[in-house]
Amino acid sequence: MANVVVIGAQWGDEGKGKITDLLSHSADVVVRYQGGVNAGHTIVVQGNTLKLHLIPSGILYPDTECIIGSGAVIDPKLLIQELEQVEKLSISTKNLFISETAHVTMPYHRLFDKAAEERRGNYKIGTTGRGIGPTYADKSERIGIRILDLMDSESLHEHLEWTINYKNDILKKLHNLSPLDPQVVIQEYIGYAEYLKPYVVDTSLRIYNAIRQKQNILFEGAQGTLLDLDHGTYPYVTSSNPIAGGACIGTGLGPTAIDRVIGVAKAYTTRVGEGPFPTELEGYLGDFLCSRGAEFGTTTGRKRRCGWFDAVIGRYAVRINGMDCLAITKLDVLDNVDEIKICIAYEIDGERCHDFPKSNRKLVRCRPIYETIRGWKQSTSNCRKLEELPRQALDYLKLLADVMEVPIAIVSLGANRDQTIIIE
Ligand code: 2SA
Ligand code: MG
Repeated sequence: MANVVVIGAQWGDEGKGKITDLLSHSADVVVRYQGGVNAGHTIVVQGNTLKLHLIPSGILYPDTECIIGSGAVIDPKLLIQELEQVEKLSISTKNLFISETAHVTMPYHRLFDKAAEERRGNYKIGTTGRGIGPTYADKSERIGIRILDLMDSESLHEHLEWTINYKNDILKKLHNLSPLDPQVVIQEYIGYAEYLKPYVVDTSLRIYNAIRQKQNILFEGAQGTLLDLDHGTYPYVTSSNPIAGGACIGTGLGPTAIDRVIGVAKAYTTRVGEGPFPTELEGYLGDFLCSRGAEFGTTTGRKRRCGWFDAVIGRYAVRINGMDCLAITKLDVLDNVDEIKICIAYEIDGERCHDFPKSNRKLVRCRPIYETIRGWKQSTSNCRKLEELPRQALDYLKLLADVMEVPIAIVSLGANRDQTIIIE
């Protein structure tokens, strides 16, 4: 399998959880490299639904190491809750390792996230409210708290007392919110540090040694390409780098460590939160995809906006990630649709546009140019081989691969592990 990065080719929620779970089977180590508890992966295993936010999907395999890398941000309270949820299903967490240099989400980060969203009014981003942006902002401002700071209770007192007083000033002056009590927060976080201590290591070194021993590493992206801080639909993005390149920065490995990049895309498109979405469907079809595809946020329960597959975005994701192949998920959701459309290009101010434009002002003006194919109008969820798919479904996949200019390697037809077609 070698060292593979799995990334979302759209706006997140592409079904990466299921694909990484499948690939974890042949991985020795699974690594999360960015994001925090804003992410949500739903995995169904033997009838049990597990919602993971921070712990890599590989945790379900007893011999697979799971690593939360330095590019991720950690909300210790929620991580502990997740660990307890996993252990309740008799799944061991002894193979989980947390980077000592990952940054920690603090109570003030959540307060700032919500307060900023309120202030933005019509310009709000539609964040998950989990404090992700403010945690990364503090990291850039060089006033963040890292896991290793948390582990050092002596310096933590001093460090946190200063930071909380500083934050209290801003909470009060800018947002008119009541201050946090530094001592209460410090005590709470010292408790979390005790709990998490056994999991904390130098993850960069650990992965490096695993690579030297020829182990297979699976890097698990959270969110998606269009939510990338540098290359997404800024400012309607998350504050980290979900793209494949983020795997190097978020783990402390050089680019030569990566052998292969697999992009995951839904057979249609969804987006949760604000921001432009050229192929968005309003009305009956949008609602149909939402209910048939159970398109509600794993973390916040928010209804996801739905639309047709957008190959302009797809091609952009192929380029930005250096994608080798594609996994198409939720094809079965289109089973009962009469006509299915794929956006192959945009028309902007009367001009045909093949490449993804960066300006949001342009994006909201663009009109998708569609290719339409007849629906297959029969169930595909029990198909296990490409030949078992209806002809129109094969036509749809071929069109997707052609317009994206990348081969399709996996097709997913439902949430269960076996509802999958692997294309050799
Ligand atoms: P944030 O909270 O600062 O990262 O939000 C910024 C934008 O990033 C989007 N975002 C997501 N989009 C899709 N899925 C995500 N994870 C959860 C899920 C989302 C949920 O798996 O369903 O439950 O609502 C995710 N996380 C962040 C977010 O919507 C903003 O547009
Ligand atoms: Mg998700």
